[in-house]
Amino acid sequence: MVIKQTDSQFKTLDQLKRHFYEKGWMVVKLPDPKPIYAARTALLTELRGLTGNNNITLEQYHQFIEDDSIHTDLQFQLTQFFWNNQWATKIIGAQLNFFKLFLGEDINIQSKPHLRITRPRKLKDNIGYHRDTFYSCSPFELSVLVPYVDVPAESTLSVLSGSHIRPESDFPLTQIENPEIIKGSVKHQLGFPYAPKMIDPSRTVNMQPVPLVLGEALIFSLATVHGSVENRGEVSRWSSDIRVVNALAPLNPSLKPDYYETLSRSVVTELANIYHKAQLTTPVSV
Ligand SMILES: O=C(O)CCC(=O)C(=O)O
Ligand SMILES: [Fe+2]
Repeated sequence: MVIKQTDSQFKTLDQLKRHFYEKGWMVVKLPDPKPIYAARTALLTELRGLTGNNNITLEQYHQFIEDDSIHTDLQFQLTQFFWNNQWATKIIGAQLNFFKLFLGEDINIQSKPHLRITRPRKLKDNIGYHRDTFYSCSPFELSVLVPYVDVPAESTLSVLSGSHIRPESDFPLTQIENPEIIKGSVKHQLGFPYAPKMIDPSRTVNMQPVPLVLGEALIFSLATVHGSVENRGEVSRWSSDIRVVNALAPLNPSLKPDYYETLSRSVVTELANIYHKAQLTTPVSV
């Protein structure tokens, strides 16, 4: 398995685990990038079909789609295309042995991961710096950010190394009013929080951009501070952030039951599930 860090040094699995342990994030050259290339091609074909424009590219999307409401509409249609074709399961499923090394054999995957399209100089395409534990997510959950274009430092997501183990009290928050994002709305379904919280800017001065190329993923704990404020580069950032978690990990009890779906089960868990099902169907003996 080939594993890469942003400093271009190839690392062993132990070094990669240590990097993740210490910083709360890692960049991995995924063992099987084929489904990522296939998803990129499918997204481009779908985009061209939806716009009726054969010259549009993912990278230069912003030069064709400037209008914000047309953009939101397209992003929603492409997101549904991404969900309906199970691209997340195809991408993560192809690297299952790698993810088992971090999460164990029992893995759940987010049913409807977000497909982000962040255009240069469109501040509203970004959700800002945050840690998903602000929104009741669990530090057992990982986000796997898979780009569909090469993303240089000016256009990428940033992370705050070491933030993943710090107490919530280290990140004072302000609740922001954002009347544009209503719970359940299209923008909310696209991954824009309806009740955003802003971290005190003095705590995010050391945010570090993580450039990525096609075939890599940025993987981080949901307790790691991350996000983007502005794409200052020349390419639109296309990426999906796919959550994965150990199926037996404690999660927010109010999480919708279909938020996650099964990706893999150990033989023991599989048998335990069969045993539990049998209790429901067997007549009670007296
Ligand atoms: O890609 C982005 O802009 C945000 C990703 C994110 O917040 C996450 O993966 O939790
Ligand atoms: Fe996030």
